[in-house]
Amino acid sequence: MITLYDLVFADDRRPSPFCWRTKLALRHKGLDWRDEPVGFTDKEKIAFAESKLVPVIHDGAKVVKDSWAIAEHLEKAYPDKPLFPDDPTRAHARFVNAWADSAVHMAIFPLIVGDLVDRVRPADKAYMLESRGKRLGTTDFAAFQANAREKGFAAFRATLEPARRILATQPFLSGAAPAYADYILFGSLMWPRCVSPTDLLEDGDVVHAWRERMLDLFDGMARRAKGP
Ligand SMILES: N[C@@H](CCC(=O)N[C@@H](CS)C(=O)NCC(=O)O)C(=O)O
Repeated sequence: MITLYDLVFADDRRPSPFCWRTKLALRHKGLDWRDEPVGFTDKEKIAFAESKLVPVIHDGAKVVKDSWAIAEHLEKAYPDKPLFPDDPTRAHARFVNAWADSAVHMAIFPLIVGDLVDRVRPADKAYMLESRGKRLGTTDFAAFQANAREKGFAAFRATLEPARRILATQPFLSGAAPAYADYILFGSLMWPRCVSPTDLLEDGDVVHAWRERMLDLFDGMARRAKGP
């Protein structure tokens, strides 16, 4: 029988998002477990797992900490009813697509809108002023951009944290080799690269190193793209 160490609050409340992931995964697999509530000051209960965080599970002789590691363990040990079904690569790429289109683009746009407008074809300027002006509520794009940049790039860089965590452990978002998920985020980063003299990424960032690898792909196709 699996034992699950789950964070407990007052009156047996169980708010931990990570423990909930594990509970749903266990149910998904049709597995039963013994519940072991752990309060913030009961950490000795999970010392055997060398963890200060929950969830932790004890599954026979196996001890697993971290909700993601637990999901992977359950998938391997109990392959019926997969937690990662049907074309997982496409599902992953769809998620990256939605994330890039919303969070990443929303963070980039204010930082480059002035540069974009400055570099649009003269014939397209009026269209850009009208459409982007409506979106932003102003046509003083230079001031809008300067104001956004005054606040710094921290918010934009924070949106890249999911990619940063993945790229700290593998060379590409898609694994050992680049694929569509990489092309999605890379495309987002080519947007500022082609119009803005300032690089939005810092040198030491793993996302920066990944972008360098992406720029080398296909005989440096993107590296040769016209810059600002
Ligand atoms: N990466 C871990 C995060 C686990 C985590 O942060 N758990 C919180 C509960 S939501 C915890 O154990 N906090 C204990 C503490 O802050 O002392 C996972 O996915 O399992």
